[in-house]
Amino acid sequence: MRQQRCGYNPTMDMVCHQEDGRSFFGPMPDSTFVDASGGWHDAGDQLKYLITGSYATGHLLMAHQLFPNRFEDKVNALGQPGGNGIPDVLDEAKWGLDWLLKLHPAPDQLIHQIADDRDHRGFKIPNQDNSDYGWGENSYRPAYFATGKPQGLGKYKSESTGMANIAGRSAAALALGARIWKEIDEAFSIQCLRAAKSLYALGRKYEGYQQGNSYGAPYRYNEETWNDDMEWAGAELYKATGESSYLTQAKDYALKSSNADSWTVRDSAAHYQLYPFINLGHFSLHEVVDQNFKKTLENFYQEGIEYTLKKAQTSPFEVGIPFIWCSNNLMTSLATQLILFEKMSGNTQYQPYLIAQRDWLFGKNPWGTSMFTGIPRHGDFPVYVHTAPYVKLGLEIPGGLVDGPIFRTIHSNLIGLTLERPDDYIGRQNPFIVYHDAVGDYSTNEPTMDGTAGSILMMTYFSRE
Ligand SMILES: [Ca+2]
Ligand SMILES: [Ca+2]
Ligand SMILES: [Ca+2]
Repeated sequence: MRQQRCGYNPTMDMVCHQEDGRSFFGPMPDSTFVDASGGWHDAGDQLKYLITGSYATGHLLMAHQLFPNRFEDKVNALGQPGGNGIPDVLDEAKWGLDWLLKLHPAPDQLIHQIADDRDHRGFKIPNQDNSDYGWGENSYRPAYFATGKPQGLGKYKSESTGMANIAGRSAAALALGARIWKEIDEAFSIQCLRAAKSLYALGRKYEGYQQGNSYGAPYRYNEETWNDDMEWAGAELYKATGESSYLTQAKDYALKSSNADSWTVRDSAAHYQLYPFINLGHFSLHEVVDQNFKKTLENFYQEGIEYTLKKAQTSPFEVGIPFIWCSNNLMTSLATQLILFEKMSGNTQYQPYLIAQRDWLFGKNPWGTSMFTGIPRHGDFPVYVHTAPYVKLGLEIPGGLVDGPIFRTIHSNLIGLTLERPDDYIGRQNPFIVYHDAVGDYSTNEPTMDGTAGSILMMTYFSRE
């Protein structure tokens, strides 16, 4: 996560993208400067999305909430070596919270994306970004304001219908942050809570989803779910304020989200259509509802688990996910759902299934490789990863989760995919799903920021105090 930081990057000791950005679709004239610096680069490219940034921030905070004593303090707020008395997971989460606050500069304003696919001009060192959005290379980038309507500055438009997904998820992260920082920095806590409330109101006003924007290609984050995010926001705001209207509304969103928002009960989905890949709202709400409603929420998780388990029973590796793009993100999310179901219900019957999902990620798979860079230290893990810090600077990407194996039916239709090195896994590939440890395979070997963040709760569960 530190390696993906934008603004100041502690891994590269480098300042980048200080001119983020200039407004589009906002209430002010287009091209007005707004301060949207900070946040994280999304993956091998250097775009920044609230879609993934809000989830990453919320997931980090949830991991700390559940396992507060399992995190080290080795870096300061900027991510530089040397402790600062704050667990590093919270330093990283605050990097996210600070950015969320910037993206919501007024009650009716929400910036949801910085830059677009004009970014895709080969690998580049972050402070030498040669993409040009009309102000010259390595200069201003567009900052897109959410409008709840389809957007795009080029040929392609998103299919947005509202903004409750990103507003809700950001509100959830900020409300959770407000509770945690109450003990650390009360002024910051108050700031977070105020923003969470106004974001939640924005979500109520613009129910529906805001998707990612593309410019020159039709590829984007196609999120279509928002009841899950408003449920999470309502639950967290109830915990932060005690106001019962939040609880009532969260329960309403929970029933609408149910498993309608979950990939776990389906055999396929469009790219990020059902995002986040776990509904953390069900878990968050569980803590504050009566026994009957608790059972309902547990049943949602269990129904999804059972659906994947049926598929797993036909797999020699006992894995039950559909191998769409970013299958590893689905896998860590399923592991997280299994962990949270156990915490909610006390039911330990899925322990072996959880272990099988975990082991797939660490090497019990057809290729015999871990999916996390650098882990385990002396094992086979992704080395030739599709990301600039590795390609341009030779840096390791410690702990980065790559996209992972993908259906051959999808892989064989992808454009511009060539392997620059021999396949390590000849003889271990199979007709159904494919994985390559090669920079050229952007579909299986690109570390993603949100996938890495989404692994942290699982990692923490299996760690020791
Ligand atoms: Ca620290
Ligand atoms: Ca959603
Ligand atoms: Ca390898």
